[in-house]
Order: sequence, then C-alpha cells, then structure tokens
Amino acid sequence: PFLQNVIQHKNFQSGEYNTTFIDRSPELFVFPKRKDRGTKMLTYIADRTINGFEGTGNRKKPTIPNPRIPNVKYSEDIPHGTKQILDKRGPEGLANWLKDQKEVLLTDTTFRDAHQSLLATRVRTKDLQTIAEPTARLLPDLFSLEMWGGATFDVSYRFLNEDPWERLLKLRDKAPNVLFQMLLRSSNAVGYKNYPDNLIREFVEKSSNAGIDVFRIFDSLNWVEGMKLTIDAVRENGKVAEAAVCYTGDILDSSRPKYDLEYYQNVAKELQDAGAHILGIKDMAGLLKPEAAYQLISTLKETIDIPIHLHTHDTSGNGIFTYARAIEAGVDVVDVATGSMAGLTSQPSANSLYYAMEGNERRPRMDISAYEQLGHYWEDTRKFYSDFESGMMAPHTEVYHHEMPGGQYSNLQQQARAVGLSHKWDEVKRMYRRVNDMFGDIVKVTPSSKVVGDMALFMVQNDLNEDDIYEKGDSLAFPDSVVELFQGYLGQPYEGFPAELQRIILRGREPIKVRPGELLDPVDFKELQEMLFHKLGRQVTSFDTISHALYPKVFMDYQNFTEQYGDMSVLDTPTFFYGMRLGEEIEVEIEQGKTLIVKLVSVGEAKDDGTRTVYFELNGQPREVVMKDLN
Ligand code: 3PY
Ligand code: ZN
Repeated sequence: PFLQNVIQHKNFQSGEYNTTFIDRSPELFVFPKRKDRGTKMLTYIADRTINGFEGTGNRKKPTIPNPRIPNVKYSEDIPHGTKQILDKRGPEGLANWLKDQKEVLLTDTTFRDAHQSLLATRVRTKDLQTIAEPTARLLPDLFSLEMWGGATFDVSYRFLNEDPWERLLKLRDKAPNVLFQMLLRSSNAVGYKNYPDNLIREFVEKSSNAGIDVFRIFDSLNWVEGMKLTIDAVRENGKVAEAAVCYTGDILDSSRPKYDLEYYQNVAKELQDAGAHILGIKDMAGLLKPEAAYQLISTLKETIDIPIHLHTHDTSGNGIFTYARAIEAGVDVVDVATGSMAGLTSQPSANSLYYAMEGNERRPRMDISAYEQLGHYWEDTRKFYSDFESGMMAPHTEVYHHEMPGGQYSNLQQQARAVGLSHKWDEVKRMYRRVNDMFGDIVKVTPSSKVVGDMALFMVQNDLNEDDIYEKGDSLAFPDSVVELFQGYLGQPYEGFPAELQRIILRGREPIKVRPGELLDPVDFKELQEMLFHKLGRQVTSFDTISHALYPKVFMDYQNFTEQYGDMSVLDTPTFFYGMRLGEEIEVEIEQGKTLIVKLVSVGEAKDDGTRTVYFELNGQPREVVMKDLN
C-alpha cells in the first residue's frame, strides 16, 4: 500500500519528487482499511510456529537479543556525500571527481552482495531499514552503497515475501547522501535469461526514478554486444554506467592464454567506447591474485581514461592482499563489507583494509569507530539468519581450481543435496571445472555459472564422464539451460562455442548469432497492466508490471501470499522465520503509529483432521486460529 500511494501521488507521477518527497508527504502513509488484518497476521504467525519456514529445518524459535544500534544524532543534518556530487555535476563530473581523489574510495556491499554471498540473500528490508540512516550518517565518505540487484530482487519476492521496489524507496529515504549502486545482469536484468529490449529500458528507467544512481552492468559471457543497450539506457537516465568485465581464468598462468592481459585491455576499451563512465572489474569468484591485480590494474590504467572500480570475493583469504596491490597500481574504488559481514565468500573487510593501509597515502577516508559500531549491529543481526549460513568456516583456496562464484557455492551445494548428491560434493566441484573446460573455458557468473552447475550435476547424477558426452550425446536429454546456452540465448562466448559439443547438444537445431533481445517480442506494458488490474483488483503500478514481466509466477505467488496473510514485512525477523514461543508477547507496528500487541497463549493438540487450534491474544482480546500441522 505504501508503494501504491507513492506511485499514485501526483508529485511522483509528475516527476516532482526527490528523496525528501516521502518525508514531506504524510498522505503516503494513509492506507485503505483492509478487513481483518489481525487475523491474517495471526494466521501467518501460527503457520510459522507450527510448520516452520523453508530452510530453517523447523527449528524452534531461538532467543536472540535485539541488535545493538549505533548512537547517532538524528536531529542533525545528514552530511552530504557522493549523491550530491552526482546530482550537481552529472555522471561525467562524478567520474572526474573520482579520478582526482588521492585516497582509494570504498563501495560497501553489506546491503547486497555480502548477504547474497553469506546468507543466501535472505536479509530482510526491515533489518536494512533500521541501519540505513545510521550508515548514511556514519559513512558519508563512501563512494556508494551496493544495496540492490543481483539475486536480491527475486529472492525478496520468492522467499521473503516482500517487494524489492519498496526496499529501494524506503532505503533511499533513509540514506539520501551516498550513491546507491545496483548489480544489473545487462540483458538478463535481475533474472536468469535474456529479456526483450523494451523491458530492459523500462527497468532501468524505473529503477533510476526510484533511487538507483550507479548501475554495475555485466554480461555473463563478457559479450559487449549484449551490454550496449543497457549502457545507453543508463546514460539516457542521467545515471552512472559502470560497465564491468568479469574476471575469469588467471592472467599469471601462461598455459591458459585465452583470458590474458590483452583480452582484458580489449574488453575495457570496448566498454569505454560503448559509453561506460566507470570500468568495473567483477571478480565474482575471487580469482584475482595479488600480483595479477597489480598487473591488470596498472595495464588498464594505461589503456583507458575512465576510473576503475574493483570487486572481489575473499573466498581464498587473499582479498586484502589483492586490494593492497590493486591500490598500489592506482585502482579508484574497491568493494568491501562491514567487518562482521565480510570475509569468506563475501567481500574483504572494510575494517581490515583500513588497518592494512596504515601509513599509506591512499588509505581510505573513514571513521573506523563508526565502522566498528555498524559491525556490532551486523554481528547481532546476522544471528537472525544463522540457518542460511553456508557452512564455510575457513579460507577456501580450492576456489582457484573450481572457479565457482561466491554466490553460487552454497546454492549449488543445496541443488546437489536436493538431488541426493551431498556425498558426491567433491566430485561435483571437480566436474564443474571439467564442464568449464568442455564448454571452451567460459566466463562463469549468473546465469552462465548456473548452466555450468546444471551440466556438472547432470553428469555426476547420471554417472557420465566427458567421453560419454561425445559418444552417447545423441541419446542424452541435456538440461534445458545447457541447450539454451549453446543455442546462443545467453549471447556469444569469446571465441565461440566448441563446434563438436555444440552439434551434439543442439541435435540439428540452429544456433542464433544475433542479440537474443532482437528476436524477442517487446512487452506490451499497457496490456499487461490491464490484465493485472483485472487479476489483482487494484491499481497496478509500473513496478508491478515490470516485476510480472520478469517473473510472472514468482510475482503472482507473492500477490497470493499478501492476499492470504497481508504485508508480513512488518514482523520482526525471528517472528517472520520462526513464529512465536509459548507465552511470548510481541509488538508489531503495522503502519506508522499503529501497533498491535500479540501474545501466543497456547497451541492445542493435533486433531484427527491434522489441525491444531492456536490461541492468541491480540491487543488483550482472545483470538483463535486453526492451522494444519504439516509435520
Ligand atoms: C549476481 O549476478 O547476482 C552476482 O552476484 C554475480 O556475481
Ligand atoms: Zn560479487
């Protein structure tokens, strides 16, 4: 409802809004009364209390103290930051400002990649919103906050039952000073396949309007042809196009010359020519070794004029060393996470980098005590999500062999478990690398990494080796994602597909050579809006139509959820995942100034029909909910 109010507001519709618009418009918080919100919420809590939440193993609700929140003076003005520089000087001006900085700048990924890579992307808007303003006040020197895109978009709907657009609007309201950055998979948007061109343009326009400033754009095969339209769309909206080359292979390994320094120089030049304001180097698996970082950044600094922004994952434990060498070579910005959300498959720690750079003139400008305070909040909040931890306990140098991206490791592990291959996990990792080599040594990042993972699982599950694929390939039913990759539906890999394998996998089907977006019918947004209006029986926003166009089923499942339970993003995170303990009392602010007090009184015995009656008090009044026990 908040989002609907925003969209329907005359100032929003006429484009007269900025980050103070929400503050100045209390009418946004006036919602139509819905029937029986209390009962819907109690139903949700009863369901979680009895049946648990997917992925938590139906664990009983743990007792977790409220997170420590830094002490900031909310009455003071929020200090200005890079957002104001962009607003004043435009993207080129911002890029020039960046090049003039002596100190290395930082992007903090705690709100996006850190939890995507450590906690299966499960961090909820409520927990981000609580710390957004303290972060904005305490870290005004950041280059940007990466807080949207990648997997956060579909996971919000799919698992957290909340609206990612609403997250963006709410955080923007709390943090008006630092640039907001998102990860955009170019023609795959925030999904796993290519989408029509007009959907990409619409997505970029609406996410710019809602608060994104810097778009880190990548193609999962480093195919620059597949990035141009997205770069243009970002430029047309006056935002920063950070076009990224994905780092793959090892420039130090002369036995593997496909992705050598010259390759990266060529892609960087192409991206600069395509209109990038900043070059991103996206080391999604954490393969960039310290000496390689030094050589790569020094060479690219001589090759292109735009600033360079380096992203890595600390999986191997070498992240800080890699950054130190990149900084020595002149990198302009690096990605870090708040200490307690850093390391392992996440980004290197901001705090560690600060201390590692002591005595160096390029040490990042920051208030280290502020970072420590924010770290306390995240150390505590992380406990809410402990069921989603990947289980990796120590630096993992095997990543240099299998080359799996930080965000894929635990996902593929889950996929392997789901098909009964937990005991063969080592074999799956080895096969992942073999499939990469069979595919011609390709870039592995969402969604191409998923295809490599699907093929590896398929081969281990069916006890197939490489020879079997060439010998029996004609009779094998390859996973759909593999067929689509070889058809060219994710774009074209550098140096093409291996011809023999392509012939076997396609079995006579013709591969395409053009941009898939050229072949896809444009989305008819008007028709879609009307269809949704009839289906949902309410005003439909352009955010809704975009989300439906990206993921029809995921979006409709989310709508059905809110129909059934209401907006459950208002619940605190332990209650959202685990329901309540007997005798526990919680307060839920369902809208500004309106709080419900809920007490779980008792849970009845299971009846013959498998249901239990759950007894609550809602604002002191007894209420009952009948819930099926699915255990
Ligand atoms: C994503 O696309 O979500 C990624 O983080 C890739 O590294
Ligand atoms: Zn990443």
